[in-house]
Amino acid sequence: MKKLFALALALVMVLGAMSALADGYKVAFSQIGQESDWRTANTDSIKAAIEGHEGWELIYDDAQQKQENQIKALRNFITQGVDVILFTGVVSTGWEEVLKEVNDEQIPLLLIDRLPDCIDQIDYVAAFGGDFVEEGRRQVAWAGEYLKAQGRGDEEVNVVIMEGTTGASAQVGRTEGNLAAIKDYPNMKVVGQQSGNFTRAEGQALMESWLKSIDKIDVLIAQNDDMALGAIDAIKGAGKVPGKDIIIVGCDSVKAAFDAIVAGEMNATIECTPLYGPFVVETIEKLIAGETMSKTVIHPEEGVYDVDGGIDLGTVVSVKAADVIDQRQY
Ligand code: GZL
Repeated sequence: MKKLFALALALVMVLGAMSALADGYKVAFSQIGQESDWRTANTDSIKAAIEGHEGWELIYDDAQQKQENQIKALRNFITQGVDVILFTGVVSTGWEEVLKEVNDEQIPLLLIDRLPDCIDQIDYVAAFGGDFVEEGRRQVAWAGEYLKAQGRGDEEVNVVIMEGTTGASAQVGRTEGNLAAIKDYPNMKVVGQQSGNFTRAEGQALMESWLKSIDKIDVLIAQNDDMALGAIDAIKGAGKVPGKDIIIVGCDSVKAAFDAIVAGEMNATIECTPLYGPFVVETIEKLIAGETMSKTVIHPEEGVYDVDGGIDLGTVVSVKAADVIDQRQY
C-alpha cells in the first residue's frame, strides 16, 4: 500500500512539473502605461525579448499611469503563481506593502526603470534604471553651455522647467539635477516649474498657459521629449519660433525628438535608453540558472544630441543629431 502511495505522489509531482513547463515560465510585467514614446519603446523591447524566448510566457499589465492599477496587477500576479515579476512604479512611494506580499510568496522581483523608494526594505533579484540626476544636470548644462557659445553667457535668461509625473523617480531625479546645475549658471533664472506628466498633450497645455502668463521665456527644460514636442506645438500656436525664440531641451532621445532637432525646432535631447529587453533576458536566465548577480545596475549614461554637436558637458560631448538619426533604434 505504501509503495502504491509513494508511486502516486511521484507521479503527481512529475505531472505538476511537466504542466508548469508546458504552461511556460511565467514572466509577469507590471508596466506604467503608454504615456510616451519612451514607454512604448521600453514595452516593445521587453515584450519582444520575453515572447521571443523559448519556454517563456509573458503576463503583461498596462496600468494606464494609475498606482492602484499596478497594486491590483501585482496581487493578480501573486494569485496566478507567476515565476518572476518585472516592476517599474508610476511613482516612487506607496509600494512597500504590496512588494512585501510579493516577497512573502517568494516570487523573484526585477525592479526596472523607476525604482521604488522602499528598495532597501524589500528583497529583489536586480534593479536596472537610469541616472536621472545626471540626466537633469545634463539638460541644464547643455542650455548653459549653448548660451555661452552663442555669446549670451552673461545675458539674464528666463527658464521654465516642465517636470515629469509628480513623484516619479525620473521626475524627482531630473528635477534635482536641473536645480543643482542651475547654480552653475547665474544668468539662468527659473520663472516656471510645473508638471506636464510626461505626456505630449499636457506639455502643450502647460506651455500654452505659460506663454499667456509669463512675459518672457528664453529656455524650456522639458523632462521628456514628448512634453517638449507638445510645447513646440504651443510655441508655434503663439506665433513664436521654437528652437530660436525659445531654446528647447528634452530628454529620452526618441526618434521624434531627432526629427524636431534636424528640423531646427528643438535644440537638444539627453539620452536615456528604454531598450531593457537584453538586460531582462540576461537577468532571468541567470535567475533560472541559480547564478548570483549585481543588485543594482544604473544603465550607463549615453549620449547628448543637438543641432551642431560639440557642446562639452564634462561627462559627455554632444553629437550632431543629423549625423546619427539613421542609426537610431527607437
Ligand atoms: C525614464 C522613464 C520616463 C521617460 C518618460 O527612465 O521613466 O518615463 O523619461 C517616461 O518618457 O514616461
